[in-house]
Amino acid sequence: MHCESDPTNTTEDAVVDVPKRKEYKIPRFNRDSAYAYVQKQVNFGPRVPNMASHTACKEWLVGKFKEFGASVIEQDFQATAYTGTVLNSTNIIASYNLDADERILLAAHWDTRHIADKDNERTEEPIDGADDGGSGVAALLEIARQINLTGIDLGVDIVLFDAEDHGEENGDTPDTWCLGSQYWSKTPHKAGYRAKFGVLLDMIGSKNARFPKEGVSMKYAPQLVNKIWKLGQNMGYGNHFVNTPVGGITDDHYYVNEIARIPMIDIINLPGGTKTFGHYHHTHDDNIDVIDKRVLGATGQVVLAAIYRENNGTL
Ligand code: AHN
Ligand code: ZN
Repeated sequence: MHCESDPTNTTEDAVVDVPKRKEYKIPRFNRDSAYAYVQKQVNFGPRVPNMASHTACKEWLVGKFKEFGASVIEQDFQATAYTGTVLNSTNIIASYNLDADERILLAAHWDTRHIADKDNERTEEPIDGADDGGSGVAALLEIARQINLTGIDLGVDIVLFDAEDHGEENGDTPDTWCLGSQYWSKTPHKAGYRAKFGVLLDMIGSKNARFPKEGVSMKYAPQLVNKIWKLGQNMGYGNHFVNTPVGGITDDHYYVNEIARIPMIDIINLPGGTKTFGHYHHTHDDNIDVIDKRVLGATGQVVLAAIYRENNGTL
């Protein structure tokens, strides 16, 4: 009998050929570039759905991701706000390596709050949202720019959710927030979409930002939280990536976990613990002056390192 042709001799076939990803050097996150992306967003004016400034910013964001070599999908949807207003909204999805089976998800919300309900004046006017909206988007734009310059083998999907910040502050109505992530989680941009994990960036660039270990993140992806926080601490940013556990926040990651069933963590500035946002939160103080480009740079560098470590098999 010829062993080579014996179909029962599967010794060689049994050695599963795991496709090994190429290793990449971790790129340098450029904080000046990211800071300029915050400023640019603020300069458009309010990114509040139904406003011309919202549409103009959307077109700029889509153009930047295309410039950075991503495949971009604009997922349009309409959502009814707690006020009854129909919000013409768009989730923006920018993808690298569409064919890769192993994928990670990165997200932020690109809309800004329509009112300054925590301010003492001009409470009916929309805020700049430099940190609340602007900083997370800016970091993801810089990450996209670096991915395009360096290359990566892992599949990466950057989702900018719309209509996150049009919720009702008082009353027990958490589902009035995060309308874009609720829509996407029920109707992903691709049927059957899966990712190994997700990371949400929400208010990551202000002076003295503190990112405690947030409850929803710890419920669904505690090991990922612990790895990324340890990485941040090892990189010298233990002042931001603190080990304090705090209660859960209804943020975009909540719906991605609960509905899409993709484990997603939230890097969010909660300096005073659960639901204790920064002093500038939902006020006119959330303008470019609250951004500290060293903090924006630190957070962006930690996330970029986590992405490339995941690619290299070292996260
Ligand atoms: C709640 O206040 C329930 N969720 C809002 C989370 C948020 C608002 N992140 C930024 N702005
Ligand atoms: Zn907000």
